[in-house]
Amino acid sequence: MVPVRQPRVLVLDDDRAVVDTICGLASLLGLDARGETAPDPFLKHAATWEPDFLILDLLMPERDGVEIIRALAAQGTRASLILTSGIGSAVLNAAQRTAIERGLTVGGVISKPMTREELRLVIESVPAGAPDANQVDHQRAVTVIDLRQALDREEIGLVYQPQITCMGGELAGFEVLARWHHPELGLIMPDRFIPLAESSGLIAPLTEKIVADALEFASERLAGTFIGLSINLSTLNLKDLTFADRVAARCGELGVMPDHITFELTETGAMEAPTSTLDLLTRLRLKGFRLSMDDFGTGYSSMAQLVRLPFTEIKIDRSFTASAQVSEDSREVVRSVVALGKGLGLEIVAEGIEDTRMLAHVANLGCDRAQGYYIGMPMGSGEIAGWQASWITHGPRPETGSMAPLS
Ligand code: G
Ligand code: G
Ligand code: MN
Repeated sequence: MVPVRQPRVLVLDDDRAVVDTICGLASLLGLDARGETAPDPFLKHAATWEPDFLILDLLMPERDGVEIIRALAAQGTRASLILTSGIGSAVLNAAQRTAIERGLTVGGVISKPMTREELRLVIESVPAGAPDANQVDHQRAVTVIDLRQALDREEIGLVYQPQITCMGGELAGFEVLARWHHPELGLIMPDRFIPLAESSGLIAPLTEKIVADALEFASERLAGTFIGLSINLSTLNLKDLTFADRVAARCGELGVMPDHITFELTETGAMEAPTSTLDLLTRLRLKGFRLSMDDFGTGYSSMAQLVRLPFTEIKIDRSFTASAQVSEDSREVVRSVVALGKGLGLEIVAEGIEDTRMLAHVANLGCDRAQGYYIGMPMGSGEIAGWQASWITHGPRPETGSMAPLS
């Protein structure tokens, strides 16, 4: 028999007094309670101590709640999250969606200051998430052996997140995102296995599989439409000089038009790229593929670099779209990126759209297309028809001008 362990709760709040109060309440409920006031020690503590519950303040000065939740998912936490509010519902919704999309359990939301009774109700209603000693170790790190096996057993699949035109609100494309369904470890997100693939040399076969599946999807579902498909690449993929030829040949076989396919590279990745990478990007462009600079604004590129590289699109990082509503500086960044992009003949995509106001905002600032949880979550191919029907009925159509032609 495994002895019953006292349930553990770990609290994160930037205010030490709040941490102490919540820990005090939790102790009164018979929980083993600990707390942290900064994200990094909190994440470390969450990874090593195996708490059953995490009580999270989403408004931290150093990192926003969504980032913290992504990090918790990336380290494979099994604890149930309890979010403390006192914050806007947009942040809360986004945090909740991020958590759910990443397979985390959100047990509840408690407004601050909380009472012992409120905490008790939430704790009692939530199944504690930590693995018991008889179960598989869900928190163990995934290894190269797992990843190789995943490729052999075809455990890695794709989800599709829609993009719409800002002007007409119509479906313009999908971004393909990889998901690993491990038979014992459950859903594993790309931030946990892409870096592993990159460091182990498995990024080439992994990308091969992702691109093959994505092109098949394009051929079966998007033929005869103006709907594009965006595929993320790692910089390492660009070391393979035959990549462009092979993808082009496959498109030929499947009848997919290369200009319906966009390859996304992160800004930092593209900028660190040596001259051979520039060659490869240029060759992809010459074959008719489109190229997107992902997470724009987070790297340290100079604008001149953007002119040097053959991109067709800029994806403005979600940190700017998120703060554009509240910060004039961020609005100015978005405006400048739009002006720069337009000047260079590039399309501008705003990512991380989490509510209708954000969508109206980026449309007004001149972005061409938008993507984010508010428009549609990353979904399986079987869910697309249902999403499309509900978007046509309920999706907003910000009146900002005439319909934008999709190129
Ligand atoms: O899918 P998520 O929802 O978790 O994506 C997290 C990060 O992983 C993003 O930065 C995304 O660009 C990256 N990513 C997702 N799918 C792929 C993929 O198929 N290939 C590469 N190289 N990166 C991916
Ligand atoms: O880095 P890249 O842009 O490829 O990453 C896409 C990532 O953004 C995926 O992890 C996806 O799940 C996430 N994502 C998509 N829409 C939203 C959103 O509206 N808000 C937030 N916070 N993340 C989002
Ligand atoms: Mn991307």
